[in-house]
Amino acid sequence: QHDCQVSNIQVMQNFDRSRYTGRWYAVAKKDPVGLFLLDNVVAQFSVDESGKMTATAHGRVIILNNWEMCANMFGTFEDTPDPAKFKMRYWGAASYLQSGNDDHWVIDTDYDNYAIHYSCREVDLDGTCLDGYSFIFSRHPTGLRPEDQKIVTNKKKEMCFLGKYRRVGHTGFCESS
Ligand code: FEN
Repeated sequence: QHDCQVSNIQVMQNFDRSRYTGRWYAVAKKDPVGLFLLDNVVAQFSVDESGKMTATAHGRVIILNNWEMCANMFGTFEDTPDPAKFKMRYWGAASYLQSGNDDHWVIDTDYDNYAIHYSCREVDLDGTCLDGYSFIFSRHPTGLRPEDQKIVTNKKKEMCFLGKYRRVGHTGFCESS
């Protein structure tokens, strides 16, 4: 079941992007190599009139000279044959923020409480993920319900990211912007 092959990771069946819209609080994250968001990560997903998915996200970053900033990020999603797998082009509102193009997979969600996101940036020669990131999202800023924690732990194992997550704190740092 979990042989850590990126191509064998199961994603959400019959993903419904309209039910996924709205605010999601990151409660845990597995970081990629390089620059990323530190904490206070909140994402907002939308679907436009043509059915295209877009999202915004914010999070705290510390730039040079130890300046604390709120990074406002934007993402547009390109569909793929699998409704739960997207290509996400992302960029920041400020020029010092890195932009890119990442896979964006929805591994599992109940739409009302939790969502599990996965992105592998670099697949190793053996088919495992060499550099990737993942967010555990909750509809509630307080965290996951106990009944959802079991599901999330199992999915972390399937993604071969168990033990690689950090809790994402919410102090309200980015709430004014
Ligand atoms: C996601 C879902 C909702 C939309 C988007 C998401 C992804 C966001 C990403 C953010 C990357 C941030 C970076 C920050 C940065 C999945 C939540 C868009 C992928 C790259 C610094 C830090 C320090 C510095 C300069 C820049 O560039 N941070 O000096």
